[in-house]
Amino acid sequence: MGIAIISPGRDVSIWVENITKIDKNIKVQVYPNINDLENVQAVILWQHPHGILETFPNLKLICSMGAGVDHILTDKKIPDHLPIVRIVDEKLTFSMTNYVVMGVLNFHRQTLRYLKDKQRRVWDMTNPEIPVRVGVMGAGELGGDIIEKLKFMGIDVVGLGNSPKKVLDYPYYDKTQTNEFLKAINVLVCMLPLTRETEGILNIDLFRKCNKGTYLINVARGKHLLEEDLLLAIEEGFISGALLDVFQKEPLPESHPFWTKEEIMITPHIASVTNPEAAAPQIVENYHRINKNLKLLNEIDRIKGY
Ligand code: OXD
Repeated sequence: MGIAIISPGRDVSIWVENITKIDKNIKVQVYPNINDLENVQAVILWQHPHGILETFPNLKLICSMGAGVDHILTDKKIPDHLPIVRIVDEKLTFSMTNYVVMGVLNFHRQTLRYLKDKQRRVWDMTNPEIPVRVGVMGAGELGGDIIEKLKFMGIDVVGLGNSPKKVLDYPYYDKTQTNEFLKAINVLVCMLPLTRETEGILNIDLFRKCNKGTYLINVARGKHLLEEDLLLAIEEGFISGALLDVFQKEPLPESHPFWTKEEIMITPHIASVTNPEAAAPQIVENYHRINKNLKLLNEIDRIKGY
């Protein structure tokens, strides 16, 4: 029995190598060369062709290749009984936190301003720091780490989420208090899972509730943000700039206005990239657990969508 990796257009040889290094008895097949359909008990997915899972008669487990599972849940043909697991890994968390800290500090210490000053040979010592109060929407595994690290650095930070899982040592707002949350901050970090409820949440109505000059960091999913609305919010002054790692359409089309918008810094969905070496052990562990009917690691709630 074995695993199939379905991630069209990606070289996944390093995944195969790492899985078979841990357990050489697992046969790993890679899409589109999956010939032995009966032999597939688990699949590892990233942007798979929808409907394909119906072709595996013995499938028991679905693994996301990353932290997010929205790319799986949009496939309406996934049988209800199949559990879905995601990757939770220290290195993913480390990279995500560092990326957001970079964004917060770029705003706080005005990196763009000094880059421009250098180009124009300007020596301007006025107001070198913008005081920041960061708000993290989505205070789960990754968001929680960002909050802890920012707090450790002495940066004011608050969280917004559905349900605090532990006793928190930072101000926490639940989603019914979104307006108060937005009024309390001037850096907005989106770490939400993408669900029906959160799609398009970063829109002009929300931006108009922000303090003027708020800085936006989106490292969650492109579909959280209505991109035209961000441009409008910048024009209206509610948002002063943004650091974006994810977009409605990826790669970002060459004609997209974000490429030339000075206030928007973009990166190509690299904030936190899954490391196959770190991810393979939890996938193999889950593969064995499902065959022994044991509780899975990092299983998501199909109803909640994360
Ligand atoms: C992920 C991602 O979900 O890379 O891991 O976006």
